[in-house]
Order: sequence, then structure tokens, then C-alpha cells
Amino acid sequence: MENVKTLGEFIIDKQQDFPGSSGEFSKLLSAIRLASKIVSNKVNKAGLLSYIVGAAGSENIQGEAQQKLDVYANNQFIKALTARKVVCGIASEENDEYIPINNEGSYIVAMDPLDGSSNIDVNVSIGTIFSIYKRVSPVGSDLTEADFLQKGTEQLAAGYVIYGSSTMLVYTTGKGVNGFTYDPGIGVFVLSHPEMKFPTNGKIYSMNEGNFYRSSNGVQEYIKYSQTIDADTNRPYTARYIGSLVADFHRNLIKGGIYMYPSTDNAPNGKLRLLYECNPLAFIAEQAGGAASDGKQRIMEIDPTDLHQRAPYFTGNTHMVEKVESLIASEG
Ligand code: P6P
Repeated sequence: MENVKTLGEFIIDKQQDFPGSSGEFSKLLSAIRLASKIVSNKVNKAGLLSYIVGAAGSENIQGEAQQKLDVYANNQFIKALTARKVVCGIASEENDEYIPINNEGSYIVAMDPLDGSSNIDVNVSIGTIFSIYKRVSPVGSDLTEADFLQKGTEQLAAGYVIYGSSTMLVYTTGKGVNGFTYDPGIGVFVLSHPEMKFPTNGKIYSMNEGNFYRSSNGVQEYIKYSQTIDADTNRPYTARYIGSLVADFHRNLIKGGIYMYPSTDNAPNGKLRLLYECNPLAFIAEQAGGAASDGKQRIMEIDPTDLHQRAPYFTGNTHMVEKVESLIASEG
């Protein structure tokens, strides 16, 4: 294990990036690290533990059947974050209302504890997505919804955990993006992908093309653009869609590409949730030299009005996001 930096060491090294934080922020990231290990352990056994796999018999606010692993992951992250006493409240995809934790805490967490959970039973990679803010209400007071309805530009940190062929934790605190791979043999995340950046040119596009005719003309034009043969601009692009946001985003971050979940005629605001899917991945995308948009504006500039609001979403290489934005703009 010579010359290997663990996530724990990395968090401590970077602590000076948070002047005035007496290690509170490090405690928060350590709680996420712990819960990620616990969830990874269960996800990797999902097929074996019949009590884990399959629907929990309940539904989340979106009316989606909650998988038992959803509920398990949600509980593990809430428990770990509560134990560290630095978090004042949590907004989770799995909870209709925000969860007050500790009025003395300074930090807000918005999370999708297990995104893509419909893929659990078919053994496809799934992920956790998290976003961290400073509360806006005074420490010691009761939380208000305003503490959660902050623009993505106010994020202190954001990241995701991908439970795939290996488990990785990728996060940013606004000073670049770093990826850590979990070594279950010794129970530590080790720095495996320092200073992650999108490759200069992306040529992968990720979208559920079943929505092609439900999408706007600009989006349809972009799909056709991606499929057009033009050697000078590396086209046709390659279509890759896993149907698990974290997996599609992570592949595009490493190989270059764009992920799109546009507005459709049956879902005018798209499917993805602004607070705990779009904004955290947008922070990472921008820190990695990419972009994230709702098709018309920088996604992190959107002023949220609801915990679970959705937004059309385009994220990845800047040249690809800008191209689809220009085609949407020319729709008139
Ligand atoms: P569709 C999973 O439910 C999710 O939120 C993302 O992880 C994924 O990219 C998307 O929805 C898939 O949605 O409509 O293509 O099945």
C-alpha cells in the first residue's frame, strides 16, 4: 500500500480548505464515507439477500415503488449523518418532507440515497448522489425550507458513489474533482482518480431515445446531429445509455460525452430532480471542465421552489452541451 492516499487522509489534508471549520466538514464527509461502505457491502450481496432485493411495498413522493435497498440506503446515510452532529437537516428523494436532525448543526445535505434502484434486480450499477450546503438560518434555530431551497451555486461540496464493478466515491469541494476506489479487503477508499477532467472531445451521447418523438425539435435535431456521418467532427457519435444516471455520468466523465434527460410532452420538466440529482452532478461536471444546463441556462443558477422539483438536464463536455443548447435556442 506504499504511496497510496486514503480518503480519510485526503479529507484531513484538505481540511485547511475550510477555514473556521473545526473539522466539522471533515466529520460530515467521513459520515458519507462510512455509509457508502455499509451500502456497498449490501449492494454487492443484493442478489443473495432475498430480504434486500425487491420492492419494499412502499412508494416515494414520485409514486415510485421503493426497493428495499432504497430504504436501507436512506436509513444508513441518515443514521451516519445524524451521529456526527454537524448536520442540521437532510432532504432525501425517499422522504416527502425534509428531515430536521440537529438545530446546532451547520450543514444541510440533499441526497438521492440510491439512484437507479430499478436496476438492482438486473445487476446494473447504481449510485448515491449527495450535495452539501451551509444552512442559511442561524445555528440553534429551527430549520426552514429556505435552508434547502438554495441555488446549486451555493453548494460547498457534492459527490456520488457508484456501486459498480468496483465501488467509487467521486466528489468536489470546489477545488477540482477526485475519485476514490473502495478496497473491500482492507475497508478503505484509496485515491485512484486524482484531478478528474472530461477528455477534451466527447463523442458519447446518453439519452433514452424512446423519448425521441416526445422531445422538442432542438433535441431531435441534436440526436440526428450525433448520428450524422462527418469524420471531421468525430461523428457519428456513440450511443450509450445504461438507464442509471450515476453510471452514465461517470462513464461520460471518464470517456467524454453528454447525458440528456430533456423536457418531454408528457414530462415538461423532465424526470431528474434539481436538488439531489442535477445540482450535485453539475458541480462535479463544471469542476471537471464540463457544463450542466436545463437546455437554456446553467442548471446551478436555477432558484429552487420545491424540494423535489424536476428540471430538464444536459450535462457533460461543454462543446456538446453548448451544441444542444444552440439547437434548442433555434427552435424559436
Ligand atoms: P428512463 C433512474 O430512475 C433515473 O432517475 C436515472 O438514474 C436514470 O438516468 C433515469 O431515471 C432513467 O429514466 O425514463 O430512461 O427509464
